[in-house]
Amino acid sequence: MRYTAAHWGTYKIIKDKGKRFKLFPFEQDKDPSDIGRGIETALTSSARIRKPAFRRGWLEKNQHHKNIKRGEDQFIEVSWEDAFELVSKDIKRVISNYGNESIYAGSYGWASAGRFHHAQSHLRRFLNLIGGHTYSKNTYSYAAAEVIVPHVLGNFYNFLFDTTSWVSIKDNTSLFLAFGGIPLKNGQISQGGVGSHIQKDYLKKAALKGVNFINVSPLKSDLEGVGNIEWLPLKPNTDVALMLALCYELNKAGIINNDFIYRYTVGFKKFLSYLNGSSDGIIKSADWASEIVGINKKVILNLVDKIKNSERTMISVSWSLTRQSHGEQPFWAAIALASIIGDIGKPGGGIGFGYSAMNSIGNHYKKIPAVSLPQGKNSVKKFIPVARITDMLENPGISFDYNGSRFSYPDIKLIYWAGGNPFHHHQDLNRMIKAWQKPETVISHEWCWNALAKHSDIVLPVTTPLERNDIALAPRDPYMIYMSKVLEPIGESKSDFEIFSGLAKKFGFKDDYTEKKSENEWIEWIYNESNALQESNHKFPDFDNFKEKGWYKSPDQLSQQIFLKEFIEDPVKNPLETPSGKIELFSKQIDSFKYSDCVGHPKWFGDKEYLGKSKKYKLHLLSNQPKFKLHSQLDNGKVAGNEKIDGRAVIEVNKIDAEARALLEHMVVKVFNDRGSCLAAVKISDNIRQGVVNIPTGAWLDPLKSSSISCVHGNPNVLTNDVGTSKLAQGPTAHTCLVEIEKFHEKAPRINAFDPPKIIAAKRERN
Ligand SMILES: Nc1nc2c(c(=O)[nH]1)N[C@H]1C(S)=C(S)[C@@H](COP(=O)(O)OP(=O)(O)OC[C@H]3O[C@@H](n4cnc5c(=O)[nH]c(N)nc54)[C@H](O)[C@@H]3O)O[C@H]1N2
Ligand SMILES: Nc1nc2c(c(=O)[nH]1)N[C@H]1C(S)=C(S)[C@@H](COP(=O)(O)OP(=O)(O)OC[C@H]3O[C@@H](n4cnc5c(=O)[nH]c(N)nc54)[C@H](O)[C@@H]3O)O[C@H]1N2
Ligand SMILES: [Mo]
Repeated sequence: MRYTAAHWGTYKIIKDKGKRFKLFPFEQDKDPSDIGRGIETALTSSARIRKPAFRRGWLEKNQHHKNIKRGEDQFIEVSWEDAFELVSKDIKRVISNYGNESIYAGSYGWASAGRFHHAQSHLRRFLNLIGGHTYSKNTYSYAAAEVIVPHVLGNFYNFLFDTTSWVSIKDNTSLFLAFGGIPLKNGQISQGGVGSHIQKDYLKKAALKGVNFINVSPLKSDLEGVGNIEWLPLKPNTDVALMLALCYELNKAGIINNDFIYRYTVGFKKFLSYLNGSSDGIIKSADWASEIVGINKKVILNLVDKIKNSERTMISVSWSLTRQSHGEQPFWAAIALASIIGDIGKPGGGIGFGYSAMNSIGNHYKKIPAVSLPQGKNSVKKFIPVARITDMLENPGISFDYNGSRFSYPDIKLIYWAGGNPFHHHQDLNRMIKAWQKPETVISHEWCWNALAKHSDIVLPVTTPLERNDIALAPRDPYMIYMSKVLEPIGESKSDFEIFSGLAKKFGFKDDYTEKKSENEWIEWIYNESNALQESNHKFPDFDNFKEKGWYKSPDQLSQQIFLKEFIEDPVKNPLETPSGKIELFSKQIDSFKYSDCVGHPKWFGDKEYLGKSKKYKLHLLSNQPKFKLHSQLDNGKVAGNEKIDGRAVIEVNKIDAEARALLEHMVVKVFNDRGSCLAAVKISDNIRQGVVNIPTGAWLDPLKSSSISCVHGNPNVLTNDVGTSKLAQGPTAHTCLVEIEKFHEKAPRINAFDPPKIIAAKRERN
């Protein structure tokens, strides 16, 4: 049997003799995702890039028209031979004129599953061999947490996936307080591949066992489908005020675990003096929070009672809470709240990050050690916090703050992207598109004509996993899949590995790049090297057997994982990796940075775009993860359409807000603010807090100049704000965004997002 693996699951592939194929759920998957079937139509659609293509203005040195911008130009197809020659020459030119620092290869993004064909690893391996590149730090997922957590709770990655397991919650938790919910739509995904989806099953089992779930979120759908769930629809971005009020009221009522505070934390006194208002004159009571949060004081006090009466409380925070202005604070405040309750380290209690943000969160499998493609060493030290890309392009040489130090932005002359889509993931796209014009060359590897490809100078077409062999081996998933090639490459596409091999040859070090190994030899190498890391009683089967069967499940299971158990058992022997070795409710280190936007203790800031702050823009726009795709991937396939109306992204609007604006179901509206505008189709609902609207991310950018709409398809990132969370983490803040909406009076324009640009075939043009 032949299988393929994706970030959204494993599928059996049935193929006829031609190019027709179908994907079927993996027989081991308890709750398979439909997302995968999107590729059946996307694979050979007209958006597929079939040949290397160069932007005409770049190739002709802007002779045909001086002012044609990236994103608006035609493309000229070129043979691979010419492409390798032109690309290598240009990279050499940039390095010799400006140095390796002027190449930006942060290249953030998810690319495809598969341990060998990991696009970024290949990009870095190649560039590191020729002197390196400016890189990026942290993620768009939870940058603020990545930076603050090491100061206050210890190594972020060690415990991100060591979250208390569902089995422990099911058997022990009484109250599960979920800030940002437990969005099951997100649990379809796991980076690197999924064998069997477990989130829905565990959530159901926990509910059946009587765990009391409370969904603190503007969206009801963030936690549903398991009986009666209490919904506290707070104003977006105000969780910190609610958490602080809970801390204050719990302490006031004497429901504070002093033993825990004393043994396991530092800085409580200073935090308490902030709660009591000694430092700023504001008592952080339920009364105070009520107006900020938009939840009745009685409901907040009722929640205090629920915590008081709960034998075991889990405070769960969704990753989305980091992607907002001051996104460091919700995680820190949640840690403080969980410390006051004192259930950290106990079965089913304490604090958890991102339940159902990925399938692997809360599973109870031991990490499977695995090797990756070696990337070599980057000799360039310059970096940016990942979401500061536009700032970097706009401000070469200017300094910026990050985590206690000052750095400066490099002067980027060449951008090289492989395996991500900044026109999907970045905020304030209109601003980014302007800055994007500055470098001399933009190169990307893509398989479809999305906005990244259209805004590149050089587009090199890549294969998808169905057109190459690979292995899925995600350390947090017990399944390992042999990913079979079932089709010959579409058009003239090549894998990232083949492309960089071709370029490396032009630089004279192909053998260093490939180590003289073929694709299949590399896959076997990854398998065997990973196998060498397994304990003797858990060795993998022989490679040929594995390949023949197509999958293997590791028997290695833990029955229960309890986050911070060892630390709680013995904080002296097992200190946290914080400066004090304990949980820091006041951080001397952060305090010493003297940042006005991130101080020594968890703090409510609330000085940015949140509801009620603007007379002009009265709605708070959330842009959460889409249910029927991963980010922008397969947006052009048949499954992503499930979430759209007539091909356009949907905006969920509360009934009262819709009535006030005379909006009707499915009506096309213009969503706008000072940064941009997009069209979307209205879905009227009772399941979203009044004043809040939501457009899932992922619609491919589709600007329409003639009506000055930044995106007719509904990409919310033309509206979102591009400022860092704070000087500490400089993370993205997509979920902090005010907008207004109105009926779009013109005829709804056609969506052109999936059309290729104008392409001039190689022969005609070049002879
Ligand atoms: N408004 C708003 N914006 C957000 C978010 C939000 O909540 N709201 N969330 C943010 C988050 S958490 C994230 S992680 C980012 C995600 O942002 P990205 O990870 O950049 O989004 P993807 O669409 O997954 O981009 C992957 C790209 O890789 C390409 N690709 C796939 N396979 C291969 C391959 O083998 N080789 C090459 N070269 N390319 C390949 C795909 O075609 C696709 O264009 O978005 C962020 N942006
Ligand atoms: N189907 C699918 N699953 C995915 C992805 C995908 O693209 N598609 N992307 C994957 C990736 S890369 C990541 S990082 C994870 C992200 O996982 P999350 O960060 O959990 O993803 P979101 O869907 O953005 O956010 C979850 C919910 O948080 C709520 N929310 C937003 N702002 C606030 C707030 O201020 N307060 C409260 N209380 N709630 C708020 C929104 O209603 C939203 O539905 O998802 C992963 N899973
Ligand atoms: Mo993410």
